[in-house]
Order: sequence, then structure tokens, then C-alpha cells
Amino acid sequence: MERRLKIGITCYPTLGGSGVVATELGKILAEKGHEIHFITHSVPFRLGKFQKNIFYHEVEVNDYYVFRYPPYDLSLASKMAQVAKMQNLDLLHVHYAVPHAICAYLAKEMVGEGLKTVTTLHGTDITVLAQDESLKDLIRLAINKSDAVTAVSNDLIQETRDLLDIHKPIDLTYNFVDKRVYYPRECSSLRSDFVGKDEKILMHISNFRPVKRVSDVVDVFAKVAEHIPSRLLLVGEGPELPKIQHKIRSMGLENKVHFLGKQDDVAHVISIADIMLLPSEKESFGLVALEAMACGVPTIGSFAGGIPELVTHGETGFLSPIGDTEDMAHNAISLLQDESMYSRFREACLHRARTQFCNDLITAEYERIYYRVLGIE
Ligand code: GMT
Repeated sequence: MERRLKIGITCYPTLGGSGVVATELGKILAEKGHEIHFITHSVPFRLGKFQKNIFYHEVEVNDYYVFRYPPYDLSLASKMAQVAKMQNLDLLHVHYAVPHAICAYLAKEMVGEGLKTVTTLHGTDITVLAQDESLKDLIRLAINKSDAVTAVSNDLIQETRDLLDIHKPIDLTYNFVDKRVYYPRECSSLRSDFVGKDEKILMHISNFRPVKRVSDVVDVFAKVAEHIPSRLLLVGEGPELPKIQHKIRSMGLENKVHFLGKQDDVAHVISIADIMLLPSEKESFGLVALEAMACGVPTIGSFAGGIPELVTHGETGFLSPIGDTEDMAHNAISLLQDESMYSRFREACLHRARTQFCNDLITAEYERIYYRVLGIE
């Protein structure tokens, strides 16, 4: 290690792949000897047990009675500045441009140029928020004022440039999984809770937002189940869930579909699946496809966003145009019916996750970026 750094990390601590990646990154950097200060409104859900070099600073929102909307963003910016001064932080690494990079910019104005800021773009901040003309200037400011900006796929870099007319360099830093956590787990007894010996398991994990096209998941499954005895396991919760439950009942599939709700031990859950379904409309990366890949489970999905950078079409999964559930089902059936192709895909998944997206590789890239912005080359 060139120098032990003191890093503040801000993310959405309660949900989503961005929170998972930010928290795992903090944990691994702490293991490597850096001092990590999470500055968030609640304890990040993947933080787990007490660990050396990790500190947590809670952002408390001031709800003084004149405020119609308590100003979380201002409380966060003040907390960032306060922690940076008190702990002598080298830099703030924030996940999401809005509001976190704007807050980091304000904190830096309060602390002084000695404090550097690194922003990681995860997708929704660009693909959804930057469509809103009233927010464009704010997001552009957040990006331009960061000392370094990273994005989780080439597709997201391109979209950021196109939508916001950004010219500064953006580092490509793919998401990663911790290889000590994500590997094929022994799960025969868990599997037998859901399926018989000759049945297959298709799985979908998401926050059930419209962009995930969970309705397509059900259509693909229905077509597959006509040819192959199989079950669909749906993991997660979100706004589309009631609609999906209704669809499943109206298609008479309720005995073949299981709702598992939110699950913490994702590596175990994924390990019981034969196929992961990810037919999203927008997906800057698709962390769940990587988690599946690391557990040896191929993904059948769409060509949306950064998914093709992660899932190699025809090697670690199959991709189709968004909404083409016929093609997705056809691919899933071919893969499930051909044992030798399936085991080739499984090996390719394990190899690709270990060599391209493992924690050692990607966390070292983040460290290089930190040292660069601090002028320690
Ligand atoms: O996909 C979501 O709705 C959640 C969102 C998040 O905040 O975690 O996901 C975004 O960031 C993930 C981590 O980098 C990516 O894997 C997801 O692809 C990205 N989601 C979208 O682009 C829609």
C-alpha cells in the first residue's frame, strides 16, 4: 500500500446494487488498511459485523418547524464537512451524482481544496434523472466539480456524455463481487424445498421497478414451463409486485411461482438457480447478473445498457432485444435442454467472474484513482 488513506463514503445505504457495491468497496479497503468513514442516513445494510478501520457517521436531518421538507441534502453536506475536518479525511467517495456529488462539492467548499472528491455514477442518476431538463445543470455541475468521476460501464459513460455534454474524462470501473462470498454454494437441500429432481429453477432478483420488466420474466417463464418442468423464484420487492402477482394468478401459474421477498444471503439463494432472468429496459450494469455469474449461473436477458459488457452473448448467457420474450424463452429452453452447453456456460461464467470482475482487480482500480486525485502517483 502506497499510503493509508482516510476515505469518507456516501451511498444509498438501504437498497440497491449501488449501496451493495459502495459498502463492499468500503469493507475491502478497510481490510487493506485504509480508514473508512461511512457518512449515510442509516447503517449500510451489507455492513455486517464490526470491522477494524470502519466508522459510521449518521446524518441526522433537522426538521425545524419552518421546513416544509426537511433538508436532508444540506444536513448531509454539513456532516461530510464536519467528518472531513474532524477525521482529517483525504477524500470523499460518493455514489450517485444527485444529491451525493453535489453535497460533496458543498463540503469541499466548506473544508478547502485539500479535500478531494470522487463520484461514481451508477445509472439511474443519468438514465432517469438526466432526462429531466430541470436537473440537467445540477447533475452536470456535480460531475464537473468532482476531482474524478467513474462509471460502472462504457454504455453509461457514453450516455452521460450524450445526455449531459460532459467532456471531462470518466474512468470505467466495473462493479465487482467478493470472490470469498460469491461462489457456487452447496444447496441441494434448499433446492429440494422448491423442485423435484428433474425440474429446473429460473430466478429473477430485482427491486420490481417498471424498468426491470418483471412482466417479461413471467412471460419467458410461462413459455419455458410449457417445454421443461420448471419453477420461477422471484426475489425482492417493489412497486410492480402486486401487478405481477395478479398476472401470475390470471395465467394460472401460482403453483409454479414462488415469491421469496427480500433476501440477504444472495449467494446461497442464487446458487439454487439454473438460470437468472434479466430482461430490463434500462440497466447500466446489472449487478445481479454478475452475482449469478460468480455462482456459475448463466443469465438470459436483454441487450439493454451495460448488460452486454457483462454477459458475453453465447458464452456466459444469451441476450435478446428488449421485450423479445419469444427469443429469450427459446434461448433458455436450448440452454436447459443441452447439458454439455450448460456446463460450458457454467465454467465460462465462473472463469469470467473471477478474472474480470473480482474484488482484487476492481478495488485496486479505485485505489489507483484515489492516489491519482491526491497527486500520489
Ligand atoms: O437498478 C436499480 O433500480 C437500482 C440501482 C442502484 O442504485 O443500485 O441500480 C443501478 O446501479 C447498479 C450498481 O451499479 C447497477 O448494477 C444497475 O444496473 C443500475 N440500475 C440501472 O441502471 C437501472
